[in-house]
Amino acid sequence: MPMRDLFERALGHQFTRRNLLKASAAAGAVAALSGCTSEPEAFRSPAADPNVKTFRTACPRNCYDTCGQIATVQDGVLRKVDGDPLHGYTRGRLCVKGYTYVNRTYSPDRIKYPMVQSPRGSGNWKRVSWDEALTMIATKILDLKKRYGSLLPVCLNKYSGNFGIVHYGIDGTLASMGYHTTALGTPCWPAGLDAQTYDMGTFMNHDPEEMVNTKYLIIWGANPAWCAVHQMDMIMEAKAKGAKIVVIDPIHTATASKADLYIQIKPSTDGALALGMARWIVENNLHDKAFLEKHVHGWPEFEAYLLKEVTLEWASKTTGVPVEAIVELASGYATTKPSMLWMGYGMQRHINGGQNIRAIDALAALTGQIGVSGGGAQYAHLATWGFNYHAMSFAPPAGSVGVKTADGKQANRTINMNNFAAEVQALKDPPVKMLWIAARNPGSQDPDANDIKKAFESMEMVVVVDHFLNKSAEMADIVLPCTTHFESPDVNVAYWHYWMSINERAIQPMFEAKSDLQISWALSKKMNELQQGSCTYPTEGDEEEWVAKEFNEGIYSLFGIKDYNELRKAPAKAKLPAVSWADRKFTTPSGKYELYSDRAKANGLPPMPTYVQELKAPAEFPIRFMTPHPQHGLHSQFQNIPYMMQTNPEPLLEIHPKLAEARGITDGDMVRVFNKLGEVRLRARITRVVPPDTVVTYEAWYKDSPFNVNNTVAAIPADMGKLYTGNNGISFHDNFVQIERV
Ligand SMILES: Nc1nc2c(c(=O)[nH]1)N[C@H]1C(S)=C(S)[C@@H](COP(=O)(O)OP(=O)(O)OC[C@H]3O[C@@H](n4cnc5c(=O)[nH]c(N)nc54)[C@H](O)[C@@H]3O)O[C@H]1N2
Ligand SMILES: Nc1nc2c(c(=O)[nH]1)N[C@H]1C(S)=C(S)[C@@H](COP(=O)(O)OP(=O)(O)OC[C@H]3O[C@@H](n4cnc5c(=O)[nH]c(N)nc54)[C@H](O)[C@@H]3O)O[C@H]1N2
Ligand code: SF4
Ligand SMILES: [Mo]
Repeated sequence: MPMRDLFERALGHQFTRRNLLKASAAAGAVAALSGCTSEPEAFRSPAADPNVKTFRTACPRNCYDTCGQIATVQDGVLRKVDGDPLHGYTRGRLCVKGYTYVNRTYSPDRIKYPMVQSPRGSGNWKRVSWDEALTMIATKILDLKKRYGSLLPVCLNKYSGNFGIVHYGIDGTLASMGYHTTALGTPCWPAGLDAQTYDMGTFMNHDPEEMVNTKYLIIWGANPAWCAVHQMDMIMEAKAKGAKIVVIDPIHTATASKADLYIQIKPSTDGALALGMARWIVENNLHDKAFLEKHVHGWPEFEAYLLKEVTLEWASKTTGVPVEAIVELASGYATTKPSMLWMGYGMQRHINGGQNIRAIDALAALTGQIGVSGGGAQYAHLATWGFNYHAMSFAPPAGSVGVKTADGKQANRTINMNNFAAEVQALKDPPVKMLWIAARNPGSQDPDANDIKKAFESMEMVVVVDHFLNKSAEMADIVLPCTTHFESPDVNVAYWHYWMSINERAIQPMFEAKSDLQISWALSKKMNELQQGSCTYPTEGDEEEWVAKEFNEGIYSLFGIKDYNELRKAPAKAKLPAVSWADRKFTTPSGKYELYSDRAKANGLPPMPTYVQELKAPAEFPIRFMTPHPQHGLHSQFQNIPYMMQTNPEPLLEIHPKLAEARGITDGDMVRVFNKLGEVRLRARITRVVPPDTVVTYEAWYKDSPFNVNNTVAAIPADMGKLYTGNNGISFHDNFVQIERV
């Protein structure tokens, strides 16, 4: 089987532990114990000063760009972090957050040593030794196991604080103790992943560096000016070469300000706009009949739907976009070739998000713009993630008790990461009594923040492993300090570009910080000290060796390297075709692009990309409250550090002048935003970048502030996601509130 197919199939389920295990098995992964550990710290002296060293590091945040970095260290102190000029996507530059790394690494607010808070939530933290902290934790785990007869009362919640490959250690440690409970799914992108899977068999974007070749680009519900900054370079290059840039977003974003055409759409109605465009394209005979005939399944049914149910007037009324604008957009897209669609993840965080992505994909099929340079329907890929996942791939000890699967085997108990608070509290027999939170901040990032608080309160023990005392740590009993990526080795790839970067250790761990992997070993050691054989995970190791163990022949040949140490000289790019689906061999059941999907139908979804109505505001809470991703933070990271707090000291609520006037709110007033779940108080910024019926703030964790963007957000599922990630996505933006001046 061609390697690309293998990886696509194997790695569709990124970030779900169960599926990563599957992936490594499918990749036929044999641990590449190359023995080539060479010097742990590559030395490349750029200048005459022998005390200055540079290291290749990689920004491990959950970010499209996954930048290659050069860390400059003088006398053991991190002095400077730049973009790696040899990384073909990063091209020597970072984002505003990336340039704060020295400041962040040496922030006085970092957790310096293990601490215990008593009582929980009091802020009364006491320093303890690693040995004391691990003894408390291991004792609790053994106690729960004894009381309940299994490890199911212990729950792991881990996500995207760090996407480095060896950060999957704690999964392995807990597995090595027995079947436990674990949060499954992802809030990022699951509805869109499923949508593209129904349409094409899987998701696979073009090489994003290819975007420079388009002549007409629709950026549909993405904000790369903030969230994928390097892509902006390529967008501007395409524009300089004559391409027309369109942005479709309810908010006039920084990206929109660079566009030739901006379309302000009513949130969650994108499917209606795409269908209106499709109707116009068909009526004007601009569809690609040869492509439809040869490569598409279900065209007659879809055409019948378009002609019977869809009108431009309906599309205009539903979306709030004038008919003339729909026509301009449809004709621009269908007559300028090649034309490219890029769908962001923000857009699919709605109850009809997956269905809307399917309707937009359909435009590419309709116009034959799939498998074309400068064309396509870009969303995401996972084709470069074929690692061994060695750190996490440990089986439970024989005889471990878990939950029974359909085929009678034992397994971990999973709960939906996107409805964590409710599901973790609902579990009985046995209940969850202990949380292990790592690279995750449910205290600020999960919906229904008040319910998250209750969930934490219902535990006998909460352990948080982090760099900072964030909102989750505030509710924990024990915090453990972990290293930053400058302090521990790792390897990183992206879900957007095709590059892989080594992450060399640049400085020694700060204070008493340990890497997640070292914590995993130390916990295993303590478990065995207290009860021999209670954890089969290694109790010590060499971090560099564990990085080497993640590689296999498949990864090496995909990236054209023989040894991972070669990455110390330069990042490597995967040898994937620049244009996805060039062979038009779709991996759907019919082998064609499926406008009609029996699989979607079997999963209780509409078989075709027909319109599914958006969630309407209830009379009591008539204002939509959108909370997309911030410029100065990456979720709850970066914004909290003093440097960023100076740049951007407080969150603001963007309100349209009409709505502000109706509520007697003027610029700078404090506003209470509330619904049945809770409230947030924010300073008003009156601006026309938002529509009159929608208010906007950006998710982030501000130091010493009660601001929590998720106080009013309900855990409403998106329509898709289960197929690939185990659970549906979440409708963060289907959030309705009332506002008043305080
Ligand atoms: N600076 C920064 N960069 C980041 C992140 C961050 O927090 N900060 N987060 C990273 C992560 S984890 C992710 S998942 C990605 C997310 O990357 P994006 O998808 O680009 O980010 P979002 O800000 O969630 O959403 C993008 C846009 O979608 C719009 N949107 C919301 N609903 C609709 C709709 O119904 N229709 C349309 N047309 N548009 C809509 C929002 O107004 C927003 O402008 O970014 C990554 N990069
Ligand atoms: N209202 C609203 N809520 C949202 C969203 C939205 O658009 N609106 N977006 C959602 C999306 S798309 C996402 S991806 C999630 C993100 O949710 P999370 O994955 O929780 O995101 P982060 O805040 O990036 O990271 C969590 C923590 O990881 C820590 N961390 C960083 N590196 C390491 C490490 O090496 N080890 C350990 N142990 N910890 C580390 C950070 O300090 C941080 O406290 O938020 C979701 N929440
Ligand atoms: S946050 Fe994203 S753009 Fe910024 S340095 Fe990290 S990977 Fe690069
Ligand atoms: Mo995300």
